[in-house]
Amino acid sequence: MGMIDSNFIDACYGNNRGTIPIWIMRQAGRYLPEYRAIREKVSFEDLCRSPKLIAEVVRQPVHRFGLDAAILFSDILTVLEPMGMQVSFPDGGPKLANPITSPDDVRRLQDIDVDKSLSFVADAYGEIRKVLPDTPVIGFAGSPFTLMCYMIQGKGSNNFDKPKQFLHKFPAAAEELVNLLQSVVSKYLAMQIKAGANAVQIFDSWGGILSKDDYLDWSARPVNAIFRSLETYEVPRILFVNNIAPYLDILKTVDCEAVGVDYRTDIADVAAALPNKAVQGNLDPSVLFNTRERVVERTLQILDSLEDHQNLIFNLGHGIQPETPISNVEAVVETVHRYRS
Ligand code: 1CP
Repeated sequence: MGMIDSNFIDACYGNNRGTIPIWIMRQAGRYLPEYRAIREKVSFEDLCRSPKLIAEVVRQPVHRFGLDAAILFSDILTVLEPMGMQVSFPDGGPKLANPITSPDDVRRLQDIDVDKSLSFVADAYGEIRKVLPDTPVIGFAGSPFTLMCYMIQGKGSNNFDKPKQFLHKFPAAAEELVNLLQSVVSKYLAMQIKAGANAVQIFDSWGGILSKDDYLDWSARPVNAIFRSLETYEVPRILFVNNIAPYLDILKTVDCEAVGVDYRTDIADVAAALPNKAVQGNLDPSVLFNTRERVVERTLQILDSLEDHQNLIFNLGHGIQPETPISNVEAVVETVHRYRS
């Protein structure tokens, strides 16, 4: 379980002496023509439930670019459907038909048997291993707070005002909800590890909108409980926080091997503040729309800013965008892989 020789795994533990590893947030997706070709025939919802097709879209970017890690193809919201949320992706983005607006809505949610209701995810790991026998595969889930954001807001948002208000209007119901999500996400990530995930990442995409006190209570605390429940599996645990800078002192107390750094934050500051953790990031995905020369320059700027490269996993500072020129992705991968050789 979780045993695979790789620079990516070594870097998570801070002892990679080989080539610097790179993977790309949202690496399977619409910027790839081979992904679009599959999506012409199958909806995103159906794709997420088809283990063989999942394996194919997971494989595509790894083989095209020579990436050092694969990531499960799914969505952070997939886990919410069996809990009783109606989730769809009408124009690419998520839409929840029955958002949570009251404490009563929290009470009607189901705790779930992940083996039963998400068996297609476990099956996907079997199919991924067949097409990528030697590549580490990252399992993932959303943080409880980030999941709450979509459950309460009902869709994407810039400020998620409704979930932030819910925490303060209905603190008891919010606590009930966060505890339920903590339990479900723990079980879900354990299932992914048992099915073949070699590392796990929690996406805290929206924790970064919270005040520090609320971040500690509503995001760091449940995330830490989830990570601690996974300790015995001995796979690296990665926490991505979109807007990590305000919370560095809190993150010292979170049990994980690596932190994902957003593009706004100086990655060298994070490495200095968290000397016992690996860092993952953090090229601004928008830079990939610039010239090749500028892309290489900005990639080198990140690499040169760090003293220690044994604990670096190169990545973007958030998800790659649909119209991204593929040649610039190649330029980043080439620059990272050549840096130490
Ligand atoms: O290779 C991969 O990384 C693809 C697997 C993957 C992952 C890791 C998908 C497929 N989604 C995610 C995580 C995810 N989903 C996050 C965390 C990362 C982040 O911060 O971007 C979040 C917030 C979501 C929710 C979601 N689902 C969004 C963002 C909405 C918003 O608020 O801005 C979107 C656009 C989706 C749909 C989705 N998920 C994945 C894909 C490829 C798509 C687009 C569907 C399509 O048209 O094919």
